[in-house]
Amino acid sequence: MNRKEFIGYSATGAAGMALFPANLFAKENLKKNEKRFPQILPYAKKGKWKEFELEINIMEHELAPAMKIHTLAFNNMIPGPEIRVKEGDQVRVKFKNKTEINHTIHWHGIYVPWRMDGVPYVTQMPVMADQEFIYEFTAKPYGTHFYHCHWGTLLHMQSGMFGSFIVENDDDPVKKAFPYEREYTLVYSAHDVNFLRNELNGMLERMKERSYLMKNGRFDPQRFNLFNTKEELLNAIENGYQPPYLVNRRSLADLPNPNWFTVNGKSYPSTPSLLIKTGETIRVRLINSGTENHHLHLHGHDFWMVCDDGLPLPRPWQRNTLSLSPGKTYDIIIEGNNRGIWTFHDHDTRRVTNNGLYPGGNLMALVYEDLPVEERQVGKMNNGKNILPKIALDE
Ligand SMILES: [Cu+2]
Repeated sequence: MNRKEFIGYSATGAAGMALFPANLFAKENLKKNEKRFPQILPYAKKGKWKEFELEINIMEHELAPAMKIHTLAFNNMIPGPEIRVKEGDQVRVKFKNKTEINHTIHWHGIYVPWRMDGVPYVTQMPVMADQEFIYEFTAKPYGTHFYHCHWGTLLHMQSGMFGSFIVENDDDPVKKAFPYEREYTLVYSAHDVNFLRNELNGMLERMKERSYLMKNGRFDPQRFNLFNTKEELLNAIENGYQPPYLVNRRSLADLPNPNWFTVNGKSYPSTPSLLIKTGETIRVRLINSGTENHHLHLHGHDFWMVCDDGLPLPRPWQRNTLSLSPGKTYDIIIEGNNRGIWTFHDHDTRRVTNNGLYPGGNLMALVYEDLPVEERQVGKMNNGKNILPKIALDE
């Protein structure tokens, strides 16, 4: 193979990875794209309550084609289903634990009564295997929020235990300022899949042992690092007890070093596309439920930052890059004024990789649906077939 042939060969290889589907606008591809956004959780009306059901299970999840991992997932989806309510609604969530591991649910950004806050041993007992816990609260304040597990959060959150929680208001201040036609929710996360596998296995084993000992009345709280008070803990240490951070790690894994970065549970090339039309305005809700900072940058446009942690900003900010730190939500408005296909991605280029290889991670695109066919053609590339241009890559 001479140099020219080699370049031609490698370019084809990269293009296979970097291209959109041959026809992004085909009905089946548009349908697939719809499924790459959080699915709305239906509710039953029970008196004054809007009653939702969430259960947690272990499932196999595909991050990108051929890349499957075991995860924890609310209602067998990652992210968990989107809970969408009106400000002031009475919300009841029946949470059922179908795993062997403890969990809780924390309602991030919602003014819940403190006993509903989902912090184990602080506001409630953990929800153990096969148990149910009922959360009840009033939906407030307005805006983009989320929910996540608060037990073993480092592991459980990056295992997929997160979902969007949207509080709507009929008198929506954002819609008034920027009448938008469509909206999208994007939930970001980061995963160290080796840490995840080791810790999940270790934790499952430990919890099995714990339930066995409990059933047989041989459960020793100290051996499972359980103390009633801080004094009791300090006393035990004085008498030779060694806390888990000294000796009793569940696995040999180090602090996680994420090697997969997802939007709505998927890494490129499985990430969703934001569809827009010329003259259309869209609202995008950004939620960071992971452990990394994401410096999100949109090509070819500025956008308006309109809400911060759900709260409408008194003066929207125009910009093209924002820093979405862990636990934050931002709402942005994009105006369709520059027809084309534009990337929207983390400008920390470590996070547009899959297991260290570019392109991957949270790379995604803003796609104009009204892009004329002739503009989608790129001459003789790929033997003159009518294909879309490559997504803008640093090649
Ligand atoms: Cu959990």
